[in-house]
Parts: sequence; C-alpha cells; structure tokens
Amino acid sequence: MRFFTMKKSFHDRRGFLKKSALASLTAALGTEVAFADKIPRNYTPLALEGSELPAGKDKNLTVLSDRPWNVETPAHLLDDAVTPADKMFIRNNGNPPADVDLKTWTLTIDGESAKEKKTFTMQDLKTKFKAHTYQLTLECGGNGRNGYNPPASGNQWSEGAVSCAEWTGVRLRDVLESVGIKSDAVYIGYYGNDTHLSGDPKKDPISRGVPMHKALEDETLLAWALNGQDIPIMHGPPLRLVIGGWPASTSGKWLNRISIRNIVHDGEKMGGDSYRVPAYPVEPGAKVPDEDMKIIESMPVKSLITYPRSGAILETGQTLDLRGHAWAGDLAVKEMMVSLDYGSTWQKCDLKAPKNRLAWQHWTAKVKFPGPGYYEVWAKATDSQGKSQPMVIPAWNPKGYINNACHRIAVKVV
Ligand SMILES: Nc1nc2c(c(=O)[nH]1)N[C@H]1C(S)=C(S)[C@@H](COP(=O)(O)O)O[C@H]1N2
Ligand SMILES: [Mo]
Repeated sequence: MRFFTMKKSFHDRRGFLKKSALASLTAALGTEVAFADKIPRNYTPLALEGSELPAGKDKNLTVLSDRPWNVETPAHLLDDAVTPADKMFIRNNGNPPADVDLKTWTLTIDGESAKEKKTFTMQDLKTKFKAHTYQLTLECGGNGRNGYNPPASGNQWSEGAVSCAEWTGVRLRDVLESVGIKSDAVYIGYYGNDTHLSGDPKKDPISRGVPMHKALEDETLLAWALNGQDIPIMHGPPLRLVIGGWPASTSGKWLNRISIRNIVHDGEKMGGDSYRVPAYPVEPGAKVPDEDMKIIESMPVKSLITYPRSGAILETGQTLDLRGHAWAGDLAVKEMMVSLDYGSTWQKCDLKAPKNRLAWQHWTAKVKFPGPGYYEVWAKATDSQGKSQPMVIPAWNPKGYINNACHRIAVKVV
C-alpha cells in the first residue's frame, strides 16, 4: 500500500506555534517557555524536535516527553491482536527504579482495613497462590487530550496511549483475602518504587487505587509477566498491579505496597483535577469547584482503526479491508460501525468476542469508495448499554481526560 503524509504540524494556519504544542512543551520541560510570544512564525523550537527512545522500544513510537518518559504508539502500530512489549505506550510520572532485584523485592499489604500487616517475597506470591493470565486493556485517562480546546496541560496524547497485552500473575483478591479484609474496607491504594521528579524521597510520583469491588474482581492481577516474559523496566517490574478497563493510572508499576483503606484512597493524584472530571457538563474553559469533580472509574467506549494507517492511497475500484480494535471499560462492545461520509451513513463491521472480559475486541470491515478523491474513514463503537462514541469531541474537562471521539483516518483514491 502507498501512503501520502500529512505532517503533524506544530503551527497553526498563520504559522504561529499551536497552543497545544506549547502546552506539551511546557509539560515536558516542567517550566514555562520564556519569550513564547517572540517565537518566529513557522519556527519549531529545538526542544520539540524528536528525542531518543528508551531501550527495547519500536523506533516509530512518538516521544511526548523524555523526562519523565511519556511515549505514545501511533494507531497503525497497534495492529497486533495482543500488543507486543516494544509497542506499548509508556506513561511515567516520576523516575523508574534504576534496577530491580527479584530476590529482595517484597510486597507489603497494610492499611486501616487490613486484619494484619503482611509482607510477601516474589517467591511467596509465585508459590502460595494460583497464577492466572488475562489479556487486559490499559488506556491512559489522558489519551486523546490533544483534542480539547482550550487545551489542557499535560502530555498531549493523540490516540495511542492504549495497550492490550497479556499479563500473568496472582489475583489481588487471593492475596488480600490471605491477609484478611476488615468489613469497613472501601478502597485499595498502591505504592510503587519510582521516585518523585523533585528527588524528594518523601513524595510519591503517583499513588492511586480503586474501590474494593474492582480490586476483588477475577481479572485484577498482581502481575510479574507481560506476554510470557519478565516485565520490561518501563512497565513496572518485578511486580505490577493490573486493572483492566479503568484509567491505566490505577495499574501501579514497580509495586511494593498495597494499603486496604477505610476511606477513598487519598494518595498522590487522587484529588483535585487529577483523574477527575466534572460531575455535570461544563462549558469549555470553566473553573469547576473541587466538590463537583468525580473520580474517573470505568473508561468509556472507544475504538481504533489500526489498518491501514492514515494517508493510505488506493486505486479507484479497489476494496479496502479495514481492521482495528474496540473496547468499553468494564463493559463489552456490542456493535462497530464505519463511515466514509463524515458520519452521514454507517456500515456495520464484523466484531469478534474478546479473549476474556476486559480485553479489547477485534473488528474488520470491507469498504468501497464511490470514486477518486479525498476521503476520511471514521470508526464508531457502541457498548453493551447502547452508548456510542461521539463523532467529534466529548465534554470538555479541565485536564482533558476520557476523549473517546471516533478515530478518523485519511484515504486518497486515485
Ligand atoms: N508507580 C507508578 N505506576 C504507574 C505510573 C507511574 O508513573 N508510577 N503511571 C500510571 C499511568 S498514569 C499510566 S497511564 C500507566 C502507564 O502504564 P505503561 O507505562 O506500562 O503503559 O501506568 C500507571 N502506573
Ligand atoms: Mo495515565
């Protein structure tokens, strides 16, 4: 297949640096861009030019920031049924541990609602509990942030902060039950071994969690393997909490402690605008009172076109075999549609069942274009409760979370 390229531009039509490009640069640098209003038209700041990637990663991933690493996967590189480790997006809030030692690593279970405090070695976990493998969809709550206007600060993810790999480990439920859960338990909170960007050892880069009902699901794992191999350093070895269908920020990496809480966990990035959205629709740019913000739980229905990549060139009369994946948080996807005419009419796709609950579902469709010209293919999934993806952009929120707008690709027929 041939392709035409539409270079992602950092500039608007008048040649000024886009607000979103400036926002991502500010987030990556952790400081304001001085003299931003003096940047010449059509000039790309050096710091926005391509950075190197961490070891073991596909060279075509997109680096959004390298301190800490935030790397996204272009949609067409997510074509595999099971996402390979080298194509998984990376979202780090702090600095990962330089090295991890399987022999000395421990996991401690504690908290107000734990009947006792107990510490497990990796060997304990692997030998005292039954291992399970599930394919689980992990999508960053900020995936799609670059679609919002006014732009939200933070990494400007487009579509690729999602993965669906196979994780092996023990059920969190089995481990928590072996310790004993008090009847007043409401939440679990995780702690990892990464360090805060400030270097302050008393600060956690992130410490989030989920309510007990989600923590105790069959598919919630304490995982030590990714696609049958040791977890690569960027993805949280030697032990990672994996919680499919919820913001991937709940899947704690480099896990060393889980607290069973008698309150909603109050760790780093549980409050304020972090991973929270207004409880009701607000106008773009609104200031929302803290008490009106609610924690994001199950992620909304979404889909990707993973073949072809945007910019495909077809011959007139050629049939195009489209394919991709669709997922819907805790729910299943019930229907998948594609449109060639900006959503005026839709064609039903063939949709497969997931490998297991909380894994994405594969879809395919054969489409024919009426004649030469520029087209867009839009993809729309509907969940088991009848909710569909919005065609363009969903409700604005202060940090630009849960943008589940239809994925769109460009196609030229010649
Ligand atoms: N300890 C720790 N766990 C973490 C993070 C982190 O920075 N530190 N980032 C979270 C966020 S915001 C996301 S989206 C996912 C990213 O997982 P990945 O990098 O393996 O794709 O990990 C989550 N778990
Ligand atoms: Mo995230």
